[in-house]
Amino acid sequence: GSADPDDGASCPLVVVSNRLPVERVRDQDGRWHWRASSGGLVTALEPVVERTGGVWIGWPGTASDSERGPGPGSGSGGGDEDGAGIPTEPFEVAGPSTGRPFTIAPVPLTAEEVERYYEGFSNGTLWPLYHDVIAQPEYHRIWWDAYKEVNHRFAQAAAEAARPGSRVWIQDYQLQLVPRMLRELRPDVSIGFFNHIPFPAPGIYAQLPWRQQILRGLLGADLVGFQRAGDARNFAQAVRQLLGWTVHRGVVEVPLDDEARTGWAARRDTTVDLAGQSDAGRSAALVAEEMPPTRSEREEAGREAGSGRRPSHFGAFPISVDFASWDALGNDPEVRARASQIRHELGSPRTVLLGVDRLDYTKGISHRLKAYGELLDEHRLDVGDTILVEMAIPTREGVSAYQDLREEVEVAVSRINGDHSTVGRSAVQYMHRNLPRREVAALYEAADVLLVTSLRDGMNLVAKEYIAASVDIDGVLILSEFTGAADELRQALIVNPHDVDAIKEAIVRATRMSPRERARRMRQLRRTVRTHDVEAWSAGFLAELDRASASRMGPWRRREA
Ligand code: GDG
Repeated sequence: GSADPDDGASCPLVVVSNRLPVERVRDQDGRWHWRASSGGLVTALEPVVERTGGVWIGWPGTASDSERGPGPGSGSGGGDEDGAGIPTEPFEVAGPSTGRPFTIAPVPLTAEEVERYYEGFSNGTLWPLYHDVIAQPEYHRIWWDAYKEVNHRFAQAAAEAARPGSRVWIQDYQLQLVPRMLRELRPDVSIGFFNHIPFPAPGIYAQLPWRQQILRGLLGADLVGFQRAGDARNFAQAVRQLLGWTVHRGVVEVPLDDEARTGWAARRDTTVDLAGQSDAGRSAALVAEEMPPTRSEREEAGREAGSGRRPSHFGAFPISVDFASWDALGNDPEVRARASQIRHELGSPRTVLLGVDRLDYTKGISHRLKAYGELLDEHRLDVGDTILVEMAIPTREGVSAYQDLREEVEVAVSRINGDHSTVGRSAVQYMHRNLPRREVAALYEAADVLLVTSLRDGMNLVAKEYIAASVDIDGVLILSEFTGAADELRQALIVNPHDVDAIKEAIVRATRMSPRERARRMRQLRRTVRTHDVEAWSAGFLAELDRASASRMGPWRRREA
């Protein structure tokens, strides 16, 4: 018989992401403990992992050979610790939603791996390449070697954590080889992958010296998800052009003989020993006979199947935010009081413009500053009644392009302030630091206009959070057409951020927009984000993953016959 595709739904969900959903923090007494981190992905997936008693696999964020570690006497974890005092074995934590325990499986990285796999290949090669080469990608073979090595470590951790027939959901560009590596180690599990950043046009993607390996890596998944339909189209074209494989209506036909020939784990010893698992586990592994772990078995299976192909599905699954929690922050009396206090401290201007981004060259911060500076120069805006609050969140400070960008932005801010600030009144209020979530919500509440001017952005959650927190249905969103969010948020003022005049016009229009028009647009935007929140996103992806892996296990063959 074949595996029941519905098994996955009740099975523990395994999430694999570069960073764990918890971070190590030191309390006042100097003791270390784990604290849930607050990112969008964590909010989205933690409840599912918790509900299913699942596993989250990721890097704890500190190099395993670092000396700045917490040392002995740390609060939780138990078991072995590495040089930085971080547990190297999986351990259980009580889930924040229901208290139900789930497992944290830390993947250690050395300082050299952080430099080559994370800062190097992930953030110095893939990030700029996938964002349309806004910055120059660097191609270094030692970075690629580290990327393969680290991806394999994540794949092995996932192979060990997954129960028979589990669903494993791999996140983002740092881990694109994991689906294929895991497929070889555990042909029985269903494998999903979600790409949080854009997928570039084939002409740009083709630069990558390891372009075929990455595509093969992704195509180990039963389902590969992208933010926008355009990203999915780019991916399909890359597969056709660079691998020459058949792509038809959201399905790539992966030839099994290619999988056998180009296997990552040609060595049998890298497969996971299922002997310790239940009978159900062993049979689940044997059921997946289209992809047994050795070459001859694969070829035999391919002949048997007649088709010799395995389906890998792909499509667009635009991510969203936890609408209810941002809406609640927007209604929270403390947050609202803080928002009025912020406006007061800014000198009670008529218009507060706001930018909130990681200090990243993809976010178009300089373009926004240029537009704002020109409007002040031309006296179309006045510091007497307008202020721009620019929150730049520190990020990737070890990467030189980010150090250069910080210089550029800070020079631009001081020029504008030098030219236009008066005693007690700044043109730009600039901050380079991390804020608590509630303070971010208070800023959203305090702002009249949010400026999102990314040159490329997979989705942009800040735009959706601003909408969800705008309970007074009063704010205006200016949104770059090069964000994933622009596909859905049509009632925003959509701009091409390369067109400085267009940003200027949008700012002027926003500051003059009637309360009626503001309300009409915001009401519609809120409806969009409310009905498509992050819960809908993860549920939609996982439902599609179940269908995709069910088609691999059975109907695919029938469809071929
Ligand atoms: C990548 C893709 C895609 C910001 N400042 C603070 C803070 N934040 C939070 C925001 C928001 C998140 O960070 C930023 O998310 P974005 O989506 O805007 O951008 P990326 O970080 O580039 O995310 C992007 C996303 O993945 C998800 O798929 O949308 O396109 O590039 O949640 O609120 N949070 C706190 N303090 C801050 O100072 N606590």
